[in-house]
Amino acid sequence: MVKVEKNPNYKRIATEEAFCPVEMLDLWKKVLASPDCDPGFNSLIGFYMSSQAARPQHIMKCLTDLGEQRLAHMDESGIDRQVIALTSPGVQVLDSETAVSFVKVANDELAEACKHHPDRFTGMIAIAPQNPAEAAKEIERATALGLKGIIVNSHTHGAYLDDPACAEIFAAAEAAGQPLYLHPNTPPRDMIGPMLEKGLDGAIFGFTVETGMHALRLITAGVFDRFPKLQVILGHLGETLVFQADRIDYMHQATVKSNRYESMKPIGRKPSEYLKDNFTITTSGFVEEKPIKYVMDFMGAERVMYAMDYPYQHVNEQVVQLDNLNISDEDKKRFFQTNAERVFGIA
Ligand code: 1DF
Ligand code: MN
Repeated sequence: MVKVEKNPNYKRIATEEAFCPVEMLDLWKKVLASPDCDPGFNSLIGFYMSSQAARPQHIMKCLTDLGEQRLAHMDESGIDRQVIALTSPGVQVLDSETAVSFVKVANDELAEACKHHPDRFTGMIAIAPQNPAEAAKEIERATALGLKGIIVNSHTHGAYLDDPACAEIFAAAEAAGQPLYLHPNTPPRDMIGPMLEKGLDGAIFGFTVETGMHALRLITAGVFDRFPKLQVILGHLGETLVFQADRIDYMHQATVKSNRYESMKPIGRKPSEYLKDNFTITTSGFVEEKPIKYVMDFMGAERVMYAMDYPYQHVNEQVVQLDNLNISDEDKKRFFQTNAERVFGIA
């Protein structure tokens, strides 16, 4: 891979970067061994934890490192700072009690690494959505440790954050001024069948369908009417929603007007308006100019940020490709640096 030099005009902050404590792997092993193991988890993590192929081996080696190897990779890729989160699905496949206790371990470990490398690492807060009251407490505790942003790896045992019980999580995020990064997970058991059948359940497609739907559930359930200050970050150029927005707006008003679903009540604004005001989008692996410029135009240049998705898309050439995007110098600095500094509150 090419070595990417620092850019004199902006810092490069990568905003959807993953880590995994070794203790997490032990907990995952037990889940994989259980007879009713979630098929998506088995497909994804079962693969990464057993494959001898080069890519998964590289990924596993990178995930557990929060020190010299990660810093060396960042130097080679020209990345000034990583915003790091517990990799998917984190604690969300565990039982509630184990999940609640393990997020503290993961958050302490990440906060410690960030203290050692304050100018290179920013860490996000992992929570256990299984227990919203404890998740709210952890948001408060980990905010005090200096962590920035809250990572939720989409569904938790097939449950979604629009569940009224999760209001406590949104209230805590708003109170702490923390954005919530809604990151992909494999589709739950009820959704994954035809995707798994053809190998489409993971990052190739299943991730974005499931996560885009999760974000749309939050919008249509009225979460942003109840929590207007809540800010959500979506990766992968908006997990399809930006490209679907026009159609979603039309069909949403049509569906509400005809009283089709008890579960789809009127909301304050058009779905696309929440997308523009309550969301920030990251690229996480997208490098083609046309879709990126379309998303910048739709969201505004203040609401699109760079992400590499290390170590899953660890490709230095793509950093150069994004450096060469045909956008103004001001927008490029927003994209690589200042939007992330503002959204995550990086000093
Ligand atoms: C993959 C991609 C895996 C992403 C991830 O977590 C992940 C992958 C386990 O390529 O299998 O977060 N991703 O965000 O695109
Ligand atoms: Mn990712």
